[in-house]
Amino acid sequence: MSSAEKLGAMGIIPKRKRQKKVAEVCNSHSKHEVRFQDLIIFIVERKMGSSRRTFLMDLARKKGFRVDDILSDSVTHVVTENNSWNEIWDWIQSQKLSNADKLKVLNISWFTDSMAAGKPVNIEQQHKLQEQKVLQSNLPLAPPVVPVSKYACQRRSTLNNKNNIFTDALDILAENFEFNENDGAFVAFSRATSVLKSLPYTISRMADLDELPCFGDEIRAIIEEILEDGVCFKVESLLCDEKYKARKLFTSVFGVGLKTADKWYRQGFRTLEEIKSAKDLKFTRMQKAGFLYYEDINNAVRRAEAEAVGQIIENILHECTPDVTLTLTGGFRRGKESGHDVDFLISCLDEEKHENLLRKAVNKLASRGLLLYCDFMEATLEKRKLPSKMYDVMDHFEKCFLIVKLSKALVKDGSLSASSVSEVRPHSGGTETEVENQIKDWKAIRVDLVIVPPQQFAFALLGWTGSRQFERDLRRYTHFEKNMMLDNHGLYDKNKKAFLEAKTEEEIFAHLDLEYIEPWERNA
Ligand code: DCT
Ligand code: MG
Repeated sequence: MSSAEKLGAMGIIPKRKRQKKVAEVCNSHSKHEVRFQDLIIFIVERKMGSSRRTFLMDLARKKGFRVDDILSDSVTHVVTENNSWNEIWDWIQSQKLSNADKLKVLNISWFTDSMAAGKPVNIEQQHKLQEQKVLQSNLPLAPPVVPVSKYACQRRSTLNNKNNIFTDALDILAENFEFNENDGAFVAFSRATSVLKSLPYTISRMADLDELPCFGDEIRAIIEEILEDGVCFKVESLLCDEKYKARKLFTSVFGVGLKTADKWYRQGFRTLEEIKSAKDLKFTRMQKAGFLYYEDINNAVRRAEAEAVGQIIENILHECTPDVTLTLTGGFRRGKESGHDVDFLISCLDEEKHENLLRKAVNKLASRGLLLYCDFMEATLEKRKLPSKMYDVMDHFEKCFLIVKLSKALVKDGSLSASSVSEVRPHSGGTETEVENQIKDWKAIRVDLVIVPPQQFAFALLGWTGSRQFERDLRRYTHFEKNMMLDNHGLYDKNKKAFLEAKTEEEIFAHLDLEYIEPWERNA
């Protein structure tokens, strides 16, 4: 970060200059491959402002769109924000274009929908500026005023996040608050991000925040800055901050928590290479595995890989006992195409079959040479206890955290087929590790296995499906709105002084008087 940017971050550089700075930064990144040859976009600066325009132009270019700086005959799509049809049309006429009649004049929603889709979306009625004018005369101004709940469990949040520009920034700031153990700010920022993820529209002006819960002054100021400048300077400076970078890097190693990361930072370490080669550092067994398989584990698990791992584990479990079920949970159950690990619940109708099942399955994985690491945790709850009051606390099920060796040949999406791997021949002169990596035909995958008694299955499924924010708000709602307690084992009604049973997630939502939220709508 330059000193000018640092001063900007502190608000010392006047806004105009800051905007110029942002524009320079954005322009410098504008050489990107054009993926969509058939259209050329022009974004109207009027009422949008030059920095936001520059930011949007750069965003589109990064995504493979061609965006021209000047309105010429080659432009096919004109995108505007907050302008009326008459204003824009008069202006286009004044430009004396030969193809003005063929131009597609669109409002910003077509642009944001296309950015979210990563390709030009079909032009629908609502994208056309002309139509919007007609609509505006009959209907209230967009976005619609629909009350948004302060609890994520009363909102539907799909993976189609229309507010990435804001949530990416707020997520980074929230993560840093978590690093600093500033719980209040972490929760406040996570809640605001979560609200934005549930909105069916993109925030385009400050007034859009007026009806929304969870937006305090500090967060509003950040949104305003992004609306005006396209970026948030606190985020930009954080991304260049030594301590933040080190914490992020060190905690990316499996088995390294914040305490260890901070210790290494204080000792002067800045890279993983330095840590690995340090003579006097001692590592836990988990951290050793974390360093050994670092590349693979930090390369997101894809759905096809998760399914292949599921198939292996399911086969092994069926060898142990036929009536067992394996259920994929976590991010993959919420519809994500990739994740940092694969989370599975294991359950038998007859709970007695659970005895030693997990150990047997893990031993079978090991005897087939498929187990790279295993951390086993015994069940820690004998008798039924009241649900925990802590939102983020670990449950009491018997479980194990594994690193599994997945043969690339077993992954069915083509990109990692065995043939493509066998074509790689080690070239002469490489070191032993280089050669090993080139012919490595497997990937290390992080897997969590949890054994769940059948009568607690619905609660465990609900808890392990996430997202983290969805779970936190579900428990908060249960506590504050229903005077009940919920965790991965059960639901307790404090008024009735009784546990409420449930066989399905739907029944749990019904006990809580909540509309059912599908797993893919829990990406809060
Ligand atoms: N979980 C929770 N509280 C935590 C950690 C996890 O409620 N502190 C729940 C929510 C998700 C589930 O457990 C699985 O956790 P992760 O694998 O960490 O999350 P994920 O959503 O599956 O994310 P990823 O796709 O990156 O694995
Ligand atoms: Mg997961």
